Amino acid sequence: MNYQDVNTKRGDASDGGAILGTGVARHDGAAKVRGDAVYAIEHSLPGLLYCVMVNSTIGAGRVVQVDAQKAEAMPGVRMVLHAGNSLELVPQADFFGNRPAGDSYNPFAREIAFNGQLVAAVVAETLEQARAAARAVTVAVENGKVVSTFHDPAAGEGNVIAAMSKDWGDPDAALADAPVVVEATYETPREYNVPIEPHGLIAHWEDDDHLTLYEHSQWIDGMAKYHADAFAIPFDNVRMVCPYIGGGFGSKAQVQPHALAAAIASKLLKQPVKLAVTRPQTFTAFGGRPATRQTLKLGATKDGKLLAIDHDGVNETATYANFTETTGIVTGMMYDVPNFRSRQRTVPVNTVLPGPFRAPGKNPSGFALETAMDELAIKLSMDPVELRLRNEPEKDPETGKPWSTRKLREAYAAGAEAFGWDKRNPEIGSMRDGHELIGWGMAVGTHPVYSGGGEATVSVKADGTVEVSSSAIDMGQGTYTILAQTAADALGVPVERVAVKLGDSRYAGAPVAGGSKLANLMVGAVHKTAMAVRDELVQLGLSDPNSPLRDKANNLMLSGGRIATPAGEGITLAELLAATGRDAVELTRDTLPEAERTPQERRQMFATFASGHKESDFAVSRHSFCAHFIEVRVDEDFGTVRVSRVVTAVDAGRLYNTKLADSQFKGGIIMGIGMALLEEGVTDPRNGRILSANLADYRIATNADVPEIQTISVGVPDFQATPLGGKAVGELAIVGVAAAISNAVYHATGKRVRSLPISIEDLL
Ligand code: MCN
Ligand code: MOS
Repeated sequence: MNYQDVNTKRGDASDGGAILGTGVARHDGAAKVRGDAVYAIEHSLPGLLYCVMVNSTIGAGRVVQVDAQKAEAMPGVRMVLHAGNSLELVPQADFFGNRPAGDSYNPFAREIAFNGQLVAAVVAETLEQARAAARAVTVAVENGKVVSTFHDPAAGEGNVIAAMSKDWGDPDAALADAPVVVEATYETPREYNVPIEPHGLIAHWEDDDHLTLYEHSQWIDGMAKYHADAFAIPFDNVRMVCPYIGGGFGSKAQVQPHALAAAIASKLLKQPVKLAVTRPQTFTAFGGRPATRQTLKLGATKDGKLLAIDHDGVNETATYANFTETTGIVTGMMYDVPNFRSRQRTVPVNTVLPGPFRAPGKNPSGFALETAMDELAIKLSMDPVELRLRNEPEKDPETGKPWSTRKLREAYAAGAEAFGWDKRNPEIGSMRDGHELIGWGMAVGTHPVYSGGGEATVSVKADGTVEVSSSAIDMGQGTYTILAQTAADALGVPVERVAVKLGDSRYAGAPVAGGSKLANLMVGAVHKTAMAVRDELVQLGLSDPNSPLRDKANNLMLSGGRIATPAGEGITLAELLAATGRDAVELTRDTLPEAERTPQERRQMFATFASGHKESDFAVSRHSFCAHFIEVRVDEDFGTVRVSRVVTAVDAGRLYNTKLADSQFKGGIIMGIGMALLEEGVTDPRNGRILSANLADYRIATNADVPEIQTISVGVPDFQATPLGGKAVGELAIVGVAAAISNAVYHATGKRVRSLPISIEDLL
């Protein structure tokens, strides 16, 4: 079979009308590039005030007193907020079920849990005034003992996370008897979420119980609900607006203390308040991926059949709430293994609560497992692809369910062929180009397909154009575009005539743009709604007394913006609406589990992660897969590593937009390069301060670090996974990249680096 590069199928009319699945260019692209796109804090409101945070400069302890006198006397200053004068809110559980203790909650710290915590905020008439006054606030503190990382012995053993404990067979006995055993410990550092649009918001109370938030959000319904409940006002009284978002990667799905601070300031001052998180503050206003340490034991036969896996993982968390980076999540479902155990702990240290960061759990889990598999291949003198093929499971080992689809064999074949893997000389250090040692490594990645519901409004307007609206969001991944494609196909109109409106809680409900599930869920909802609109148009054409098509046929077709009889006699949609005296044909439909619900109840459903759907409803195990083949060049004298070639074959089911999916895969791979070679959050052990709190010291991959990347799709439409056959895309391709790079570095140098990022020191 011949597979196609993902990004070769351009969107044009040559596809017999089917526009979903082609590479239509980004709907929002021109607006973003021209600067026409208005981001959250660029909204202008009359009477806007500016809020600047005052953060703790110690890593642990207690606030004794906030002295605001001097700041309050400065020009333009309207208020200095702190725990002593802030509003008390109703405590809300976060995404992970952490609920602040006590009857009330206030976003300003009394107890200091980490360096950079929100202690006070200054509100003034200009940004400059607020900044100057923030520097004049003095905070008297009592120092506590700082435990800055889980490497500090004082951090202790932490807490066992029961949900990550999985067992089958007898791994201890199997490991004791296994002819070949690999045991190693892998570490990943703290990684910070640094989307190009830093966090920030404008909070505006129109009156005492109506709050509007102009804030980037990966989950409008979830975040609006949090605000409503925290301020004890009805859900519908909170409006969130964010038509454009400059990336989020997991960091924009939850309400953070700074957002509550701005909302409190606006409520007290009865004016809109803007708060922009500075780039250094993005390292403490919310958490990124926590540091992890994982010990893996693999036992195998001499011909490479896995007998046992034992996986012990631990991650850093905060002292005041828990975040689990689920390091065992990939290990149990990747290979056919009869004896298995995974365990996990989280160790509280003085850090901001870590949070989701592209492929949480999956990514570090994949790094450890896929590096360990390479170590096993070396020990067995076996090709790493061959080792994986020998352990390819026919069904999900963890749940016993059959795969909806798992095209990993196809991914190995297509990736290896495009890369030229058969030309690899397995001998370490045997491939070179002058001073450069060349290494070829591979690894696999996976991501689950999560369930949920969506809702959309689809409207055919009097002029024959179509409008789709939903409170779903587009932070760059392509939601605008794929929803326009979906409606265009269902209604038979050119994609240019579909307008999509997103990012406003006034529109229909939507699930979180997280867990790589928004595309499948929203494409499903828009398809369902648009098909219902199509039925209504056909009904109108066939039976409305004023329809020019009445009595002309027993069925009508929609295509090219027209509605016509099978014989081809037809009119435009605009003409149909005009003749039948309609302004529009508009419907709203959802894909929640069937039940009678009020609009309020419906919205509540979208504020929960799975919106009433359950994984147990599925008889199949649903995952996306990918196989990475990567070349590195290591300078023999300097120890510098360059990634020089990447080929990734993906199985993400049906792709809705080849150009955008290609971009998603490349984005994940680029972040994987950063993870392998660059990204590392460094803290000062004396006070828990983040030393790398800027984009110069916290290095992410830039153009110069990124080679040509080829992505190949081997997926097939998977209608057991999702209604329109797609699987997870957004986070898939980051998983496994760091392992493939580390494996390639081993192939080049014979040095096994088990702790990321791989540095020059590791290789000299
Ligand atoms: N897509 C497709 N075919 C499919 C599924 C998806 O063509 N079968 C394409 C579409 O263009 C779709 C995109 O991939 O818009 C992502 O779809 P999906 O996998 O459903 O992911 P979400 O829409 O839920 O987006 C969130 C996901 C996550 S969880 C992170 S983290 C991440 C990611 O997307 N953050 C991103 N990709 C990102 N891309 C950008 N530019 N910015 C971020 O912050
Ligand atoms: Mo993505 S980390 O699930 O927002």
